[in-house]
Amino acid sequence: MNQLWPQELERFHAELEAVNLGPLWASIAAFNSVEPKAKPIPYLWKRALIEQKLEKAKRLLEVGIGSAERRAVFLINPGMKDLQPYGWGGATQTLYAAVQVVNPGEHAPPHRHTSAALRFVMKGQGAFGIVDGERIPFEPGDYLVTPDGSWHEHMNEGNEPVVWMDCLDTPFVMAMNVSFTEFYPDRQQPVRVPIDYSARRYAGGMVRPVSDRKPRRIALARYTWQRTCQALDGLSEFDPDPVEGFAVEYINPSTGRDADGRIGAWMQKLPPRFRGRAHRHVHTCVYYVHRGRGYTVMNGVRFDWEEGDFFALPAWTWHEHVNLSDAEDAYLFSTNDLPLMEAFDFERQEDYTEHDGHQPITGVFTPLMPEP
Ligand code: GTQ
Repeated sequence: MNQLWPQELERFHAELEAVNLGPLWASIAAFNSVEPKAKPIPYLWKRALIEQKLEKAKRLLEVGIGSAERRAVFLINPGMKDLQPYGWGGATQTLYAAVQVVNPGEHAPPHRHTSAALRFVMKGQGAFGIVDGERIPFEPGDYLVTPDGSWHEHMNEGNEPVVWMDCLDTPFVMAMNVSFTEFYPDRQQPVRVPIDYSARRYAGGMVRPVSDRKPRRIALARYTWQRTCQALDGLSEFDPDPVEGFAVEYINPSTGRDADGRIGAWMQKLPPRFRGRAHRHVHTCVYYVHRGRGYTVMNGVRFDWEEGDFFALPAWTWHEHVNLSDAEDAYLFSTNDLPLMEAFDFERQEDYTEHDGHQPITGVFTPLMPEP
């Protein structure tokens, strides 16, 4: 049998590449990886850094004027920089996350797109959204959904800036080449139902209006902080989950499925001194520290966090959460691509069993801080 010499083989690879063909024998190990090799890396963004850049954006741009349809600064995972200078965003390969600020009097005009979007209100009073004709108050701690194809716009009628986290599945939508956007023909959508209509329809929380037996895409547009806390307080009467602490996921009460369709969202409470056991899974997450102070160990590296920080958890990454406070609960809001993983039967998870469920710490992450 004829075997090519290594130099000949390399020349052959170059020859194939020059005509847009590839050698499977040299690529098969990369294609059929024994386990996932995520491009995104575990990473953390400090609140002070994001706030400094948003302050600058506030000075430079006015929303609703010129090209500033929205004013948000988004997270770029350094592991994916070569995939996109900043075109697609991407805290992970599927999830875009950003911090958006709307100044008093500003109005981000209505549009809709293939990307699913959700918001978690970080601070400020007086903002509203209109989602498919429903006017919705935005209060700190609220979780708000705008699934794919829903018309949405935001306005600040108060007298302080309002800041929230946006999360969209744009990197996934872009990878699938299915991104469509439409701009509403008028400056504002007509309001079709009473204010906060959907949350008021579900005031009971445990029962469903009979008409919603037929699933609604947005049964509930606003999940108030107060109701989320009640749910966590109820869970807290019992033992915490050894990995997650006390955690709830936001669901569409007419279907029991994820509130936002393709993007999952959780609120997680870690009681004082909680030290979670480690595990890993293929779905990816973006965390926002709503309250508290602690750290998360990702693949052996300790990422310290405090209120207002964000961090990204790539696929198949060992992780465990710790609340450092003796007295205060820590609250982590997070978004995930579990609905996508489940839709394709990709989801897998594994518990970390060595060292009593805790990873040895091999390094401490140094975050970028704002320039003075
Ligand atoms: O507020 O509609 O961060 O369309 C990115 C895309 C926010 C929004 C983002 C969007 C929006």
